[in-house]
Amino acid sequence: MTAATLDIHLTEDDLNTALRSDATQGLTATPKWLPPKWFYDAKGSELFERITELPEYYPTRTERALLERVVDEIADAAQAEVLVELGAGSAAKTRLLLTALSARGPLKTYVPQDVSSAALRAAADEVAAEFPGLGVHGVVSDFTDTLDNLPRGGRRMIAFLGGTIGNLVPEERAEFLARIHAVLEPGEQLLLGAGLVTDPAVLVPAYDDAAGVTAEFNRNVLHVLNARLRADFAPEKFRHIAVWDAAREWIEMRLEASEDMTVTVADLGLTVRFGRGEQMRTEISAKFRVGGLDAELAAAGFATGHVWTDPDDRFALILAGR
Ligand code: AVJ
Repeated sequence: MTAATLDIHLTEDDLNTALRSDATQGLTATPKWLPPKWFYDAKGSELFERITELPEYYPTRTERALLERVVDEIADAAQAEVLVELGAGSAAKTRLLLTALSARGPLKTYVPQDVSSAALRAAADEVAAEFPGLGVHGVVSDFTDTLDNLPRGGRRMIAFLGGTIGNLVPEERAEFLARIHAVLEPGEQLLLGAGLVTDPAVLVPAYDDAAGVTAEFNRNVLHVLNARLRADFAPEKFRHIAVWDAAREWIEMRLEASEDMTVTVADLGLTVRFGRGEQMRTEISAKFRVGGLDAELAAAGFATGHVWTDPDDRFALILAGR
């Protein structure tokens, strides 16, 4: 058996530098905020996997069912030799794509990228064992700044699934899509999975489940700061909040201080005060309209490709060509 190889473009040092910079900026801002990528240490990745199995969290199973339905069409259209998957995580949906691409085309290599080396190593090894003959080449990086490190040679399809594009604000999305467009060669494709605007009565519980798993996931970012930056957050004193921002069409997750607190972040030499009721933003998860996504892709230079949606119009897969 050929083992998967793993390229580390993001070392523990790089991660710490980025975390220090993000935490300094976010914790000294008004209002305070933290970027969602810091949810995903080993524990956070595991909590996210649990979220995907919750009855309220429809995106993963909706996208999966949609992908099952249309994966052969995607494979026929893409004819990819290399599948690059941004934010691969546990690579749960990847098997569908890999099976279809290798049955209906010239697939040679799978390149999963993720910020979490723990999740990625396990996923890459499993895929390598399941698909003998497929080259598996993992890349540990931040999806927003490592497009330049992607392998060349062989027609590529870049898959960015799960709706993670929604973690970016519109300006960040424009930049990110333009950069993907810039690294693609003519004939190569982007496969984008995006959550669609739907009923807030469906959306909000997906981010505020009855079992409290999302709350634990949200508070995990505080455990990450405690462990990595020697902070002394008391995570249980922060309440999980999920709100639908109807104007900007995104879910916003926040942590609300349940009392006045002073938090020390030893590694940053920083003291941070929280007032009772103060809210800190930890994630946005934007939802889209198909027309809006098309426009954003066109603005980044992509040719309009195929769009597939589930029967309830809650999720879209879009294949856009260079
Ligand atoms: C992994 C970014 C797609 O926004 O739905 C799940 C993360 N946050 N529950 C999402 C998440 C709260 C998820 N993404």
